[in-house]
Amino acid sequence: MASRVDHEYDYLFKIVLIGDSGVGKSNILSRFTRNEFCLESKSTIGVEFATRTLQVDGKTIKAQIWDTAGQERYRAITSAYYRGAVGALLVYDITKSQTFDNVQRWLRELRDHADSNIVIMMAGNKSDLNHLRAVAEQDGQSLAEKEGLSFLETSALEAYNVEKAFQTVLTQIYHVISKKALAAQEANGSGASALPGQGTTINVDLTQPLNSQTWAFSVYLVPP
Ligand SMILES: Nc1nc2c(ncn2[C@@H]2O[C@H](COP(=O)(O)OP(=O)(O)OP(=O)(O)O)[C@@H](O)[C@H]2O)c(=O)[nH]1
Ligand SMILES: [Mg+2]
Repeated sequence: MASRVDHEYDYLFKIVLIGDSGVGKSNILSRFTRNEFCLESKSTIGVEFATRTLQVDGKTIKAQIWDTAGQERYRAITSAYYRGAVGALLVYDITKSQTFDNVQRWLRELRDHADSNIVIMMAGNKSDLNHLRAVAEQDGQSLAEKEGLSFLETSALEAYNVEKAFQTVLTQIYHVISKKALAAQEANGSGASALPGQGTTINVDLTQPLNSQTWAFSVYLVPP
């Protein structure tokens, strides 16, 4: 359990997509993982996930991104969806103010079900539809500041800021994990010789049971 799962990546991070139905979650996912976009995509039913491996701060990160329906009746069991997630992309549609109003609802759901350390990026999607805009970019920015979230406007259609949104989340997660690893190391009294970036692999534990509050950010240090 504590060893590297394979040699293809240094870290595996689970990220969840949340937000109202129709805001573009599935297209953000397909844009990021397959560089595809579909104008007539259907509502997601149940849970899907896709992965992409990329470099963050010189480390190979495998992002495992989960996607479910915004609509309540199609949603998968909530706790299972959030289990082990270290990042979230909370999406609204800049042309539909209702989807922005519901951001608070999604934040509550995150608070109830996800790890308290989860890194959250709010994305105002469909920025290509500026002529239909119903939510000012400044309103998104202000809410993000108030709630302590990162924020970007994105367009899955134009591939605008999608890459940046995930890169930002993954980098922030990596920094959280590195800090925790450092703290764990100091607590163990093992000194600074095996800090991240110096040959140590830290694995986020995705196998611990549900009932622990801290499990998603547990780290294991594998000496070089
Ligand atoms: N113009 C524009 N349309 C988009 C964009 N992203 C998604 N769409 C469209 O919005 C509609 C809904 O997109 P989805 O990705 O299926 O939305 P979703 O959030 O996954 O919806 P649920 O699965 O029902 O929760 C589709 O018609 C997409 O083509 C975008 O950036 N710009
Ligand atoms: Mg979907």
